[in-house]
Amino acid sequence: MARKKLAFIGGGQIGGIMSLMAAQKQLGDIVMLDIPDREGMCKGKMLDIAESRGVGGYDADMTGTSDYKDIAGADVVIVTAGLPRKPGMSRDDLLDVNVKIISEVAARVKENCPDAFNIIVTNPLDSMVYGFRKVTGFPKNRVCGMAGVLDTSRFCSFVAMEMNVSIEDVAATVLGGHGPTMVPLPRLCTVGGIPLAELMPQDKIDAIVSRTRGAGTEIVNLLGNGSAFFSPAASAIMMAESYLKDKKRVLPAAAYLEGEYGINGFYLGVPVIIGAGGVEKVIEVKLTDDEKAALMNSLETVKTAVADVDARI
Ligand code: TXD
Repeated sequence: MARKKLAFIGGGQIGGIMSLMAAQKQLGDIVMLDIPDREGMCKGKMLDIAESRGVGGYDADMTGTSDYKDIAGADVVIVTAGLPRKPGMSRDDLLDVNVKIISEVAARVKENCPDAFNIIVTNPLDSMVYGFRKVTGFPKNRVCGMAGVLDTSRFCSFVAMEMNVSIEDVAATVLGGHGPTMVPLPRLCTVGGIPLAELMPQDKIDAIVSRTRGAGTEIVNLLGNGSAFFSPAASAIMMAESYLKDKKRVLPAAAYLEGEYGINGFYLGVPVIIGAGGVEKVIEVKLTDDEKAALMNSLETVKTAVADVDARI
């Protein structure tokens, strides 16, 4: 059986790490695309990964390009094209520039990979994934956004660090928009199956919720030039792997809602099942009144950004 094909639109920090991770997992052949000025960078990064195969022993054709013809027929498209934040910037500050990029990329993906499963990473995430789907007109099950997997991974990592336990035994989920209004759900977090509230005092839980909301900014400030890329790359590849291997993982992702959670016509982070059918199902978890209010509050911030996108594309 021919290998699958993954197209990464954007060959920067996240695109590069995703390419190595996808190759090491032997998810398929990989095409990294960027603007013409950075085609050499793509070719160099992909050749470098190809040359690491002698050590890693993974079979994958690695292509760097700026020609959209090279992504033709891709099974999975992951879009990181766009500017990242600098210290002092909010994710929404990126909207003006990145909506133009997403709009252009969406049109080219529609031309060349009409049947792909699309994972959007570019910020501001919830409105960029909305814009991508608006331009492509792809069905909602084939367009989702990567944010909840990252935010949940951050939450779980902070719990594991605080308790000095294996990350393997921490499970949680984070809903809502990818920003300060995101909705971690400590009530649903377990450590070895034990509810977090039985293991950690509320003030420490609150501190972890707050750190999770600010985790992206914390890294932007530490790096000084750009944003997180290892954890976002790993998160997007987890979603792609669930699709390519029909794993039917239950993951938080920005999914298009049509009535679920009482929300209609917007992308927002919710638990979904990702398998060969793409976003196969949105799972409606029962929320407390406070959690519901927090989700609606998060939706309001997303609505503002989406209105901006609708005014432009
Ligand atoms: O959880 C999440 N969704 C976020 C997403 C987590 C972290 C980073 N988040 C966002 O991903 C970040 O705010 C950016 O909007 C994207 C990509 O972040 P990255 O760190 O990879 O940015 P880079 O290193 O600047 O890479 C972006 C690449 C760069 O090489 C540009 O030349 C390219 O995008 N680019 C384009 N490629 C193709 N086509 C067009 N038009 C284009 N414009 C820029």
